[in-house]
Amino acid sequence: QKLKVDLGEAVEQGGLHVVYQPMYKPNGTRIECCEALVRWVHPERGSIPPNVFIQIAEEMGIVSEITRFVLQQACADCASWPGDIGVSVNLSVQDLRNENILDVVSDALGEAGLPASRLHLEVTEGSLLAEMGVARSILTHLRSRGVTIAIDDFGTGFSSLSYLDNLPVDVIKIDRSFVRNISEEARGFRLLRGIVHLSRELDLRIVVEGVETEEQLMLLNKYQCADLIQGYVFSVPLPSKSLLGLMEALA
Ligand code: G
Ligand code: G
Ligand code: MN
Ligand code: NA
Repeated sequence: QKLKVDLGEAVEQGGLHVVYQPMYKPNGTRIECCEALVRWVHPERGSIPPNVFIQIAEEMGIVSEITRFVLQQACADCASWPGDIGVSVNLSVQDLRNENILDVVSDALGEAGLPASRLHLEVTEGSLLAEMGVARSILTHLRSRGVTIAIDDFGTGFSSLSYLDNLPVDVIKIDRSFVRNISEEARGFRLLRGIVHLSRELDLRIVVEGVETEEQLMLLNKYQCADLIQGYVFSVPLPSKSLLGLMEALA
């Protein structure tokens, strides 16, 4: 309960910050986009994981304020990056319930002077299932304005695959659980290759998340499983300023 009070204060008083994890071309020669990840360092308890405090914020009904902050920060930071590197922001299930999000996105883009084509939004399978009707309308609007829509944690939401044909989606981010134990023969990797095949048939771009080792990267590349790779093998999430040098070299 104290954590709730503290979170409310942090949200109001600038106690959150945002770090970014790059998504690379599979050969590592280019950064295309960076995922914005919110952070909260509690004054006494130290770093609180976002899945913990996002859930608390959802219970408190203040997650939209966190989304607004992350969108503003992410658009402003992205506008300072070289080339046309994009930024990808996570939406929570509650953001897909309310058409206010359309104005929040427009305002963040407008204030930063960032073209919509550089903004990506990530929604989980679970939140789409929970909010199918409104979510579809919201995502359709955003996409018609030029924002890219990605399905996050793909393959973990127990969803019917038919929804892929029905939703305005451009990118799927294959969940890191498919990568953890990959080897050529593993069923999990065969499943991943199947998802990749299906996604290509539907003209979806594929991001593979949670790639940690060179071995995983080599195997994914051998079967051309990814359009973009995100994971510790290339970079951990970092502050925008720390990424600038790397971006200048790879943009
Ligand atoms: O960065 P990390 O791996 O600790 O993130 C854990 C979870 O928190 C991930 O599922 C991620 O999607 C979620 N998360 C991180 N930043 C945000 C954010 O700004 N908004 C929402 N809704 N979720 C976030
Ligand atoms: O669920 P979502 O994809 O939004 O969460 C991204 C989270 O995954 C980030 O919090 C990030 O810290 C974490 N992450 C990123 N790369 C790796 C990785 O290579 N291995 C593991 N275990 N976690 C990762
Ligand atoms: Mn994400
Ligand atoms: Na994910």
